[in-house]
Amino acid sequence: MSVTKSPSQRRTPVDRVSGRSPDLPSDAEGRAPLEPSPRGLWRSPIRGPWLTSFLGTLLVPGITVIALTGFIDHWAHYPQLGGDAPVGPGADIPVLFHFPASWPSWSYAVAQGTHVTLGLVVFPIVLAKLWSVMPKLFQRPMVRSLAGAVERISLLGLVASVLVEFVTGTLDMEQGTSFGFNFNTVHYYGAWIFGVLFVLHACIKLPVVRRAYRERGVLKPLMQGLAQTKPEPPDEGGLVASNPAAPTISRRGLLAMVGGASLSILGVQVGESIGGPLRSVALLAPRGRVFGTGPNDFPVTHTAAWAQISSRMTGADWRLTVVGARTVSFTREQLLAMPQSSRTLTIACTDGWSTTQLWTGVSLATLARLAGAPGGAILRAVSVQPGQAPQIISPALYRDERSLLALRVNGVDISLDHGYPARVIMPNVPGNFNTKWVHELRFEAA
Ligand SMILES: Nc1nc2c(c(=O)[nH]1)N[C@H]1C(S)=C(S)[C@@H](COP(=O)(O)O)O[C@H]1N2
Ligand SMILES: [Mo]
Repeated sequence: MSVTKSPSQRRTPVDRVSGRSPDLPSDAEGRAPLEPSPRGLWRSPIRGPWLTSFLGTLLVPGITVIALTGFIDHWAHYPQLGGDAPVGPGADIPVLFHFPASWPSWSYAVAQGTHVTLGLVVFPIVLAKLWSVMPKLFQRPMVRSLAGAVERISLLGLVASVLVEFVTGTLDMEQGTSFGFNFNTVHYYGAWIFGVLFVLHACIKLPVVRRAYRERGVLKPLMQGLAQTKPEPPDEGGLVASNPAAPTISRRGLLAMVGGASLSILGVQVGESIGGPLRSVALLAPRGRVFGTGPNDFPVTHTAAWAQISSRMTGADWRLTVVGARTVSFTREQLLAMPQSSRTLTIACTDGWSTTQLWTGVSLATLARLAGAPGGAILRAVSVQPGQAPQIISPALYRDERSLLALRVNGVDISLDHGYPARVIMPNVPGNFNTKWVHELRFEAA
């Protein structure tokens, strides 16, 4: 007696005419899944809901941390949007966001370094994720329903915004804010657009992810070497190739490749943020390449020559003027004769590098008291640098005991490139707030 197998019991039945498996899942309205056109364009046997889900799952924690540290970094710069302090339209906005005074002075540097480093490190995963859904770009017809059209547009936005964030972020590390547009505006709004679309996308795809993990196991496909690498069963989303080629790499091979790329980026990037010997392999750090000598041997963003600082501005005639309820003026010797405090503080430049040194000078709080700073006054730190707008510093920040007008670093006078005769240095602020070549501190009612 012969038993006829029903189509669903056979392994891969193929309809002779359409070349399509008759038991392919169909959508809610009973239509066949979308397929890339021309058929057979995308034939990798490892594409499918599991691979895409797994890559997406890896991205969720990474992107969450990048977003949180990015927003912290942004708020540390200025709470409103509108330009990079100290120059530009944001120049008259004081820092309103503070890390709590109880937090170590390198907290901002950690947030910023994490943002920049992780932002680069996840990129290979982003690319692999895009590769895994590539056939979708070629599906014809492009849309079949209004909901489909909305989904497509949101996916386009998702991909476009992640690329914008990556490209602007990387360029900013390389060349500061010298774009034809305002980096902060684009990167910040790009982040919101990407963030919202990312959360939406994750929610919409959650059922697909859960199903893929339920059917395939979360980690089980990683146990399979090349020989056991088989295509996933046909899926509604059309990720699985309808005529898969023989595998040339296993799924875990692909993930190892992506992980290797991420680790390589980590290796050549992390030195920029944490400094030390690793900085010499920080290939992505063209800035912060100018160093001093001896105890002043740490990165300089803008040299004295670049800022057009002449010896006349910083020579024997230099005085520090402090303006509050009264105006007081000091020579450098007088400042050195005042009680000095020494603090280990980190400069974390927006370009992505940071450096921690031992700074010595007069605390800003002491200078505020000496000049009789009115309660709640904001501080404007004025540099001798031509054309440099004063840096605005909020009361909470200049009253922090750790905030200094530094005269010395690591036991010697600060070098001209690091801000001689005196510079501001504060805990947990973006590097550009630490005004160099200061000659005036004005405590003014806000
Ligand atoms: N007057 C003045 N101060 C300045 C700058 C500047 O261009 N002019 N650059 C700022 C930036 S962007 C950073 S990151 C720090 C770097 O300090 P460093 O050069 O001593 O490392 O100084 C800040 N202070
Ligand atoms: Mo900077």
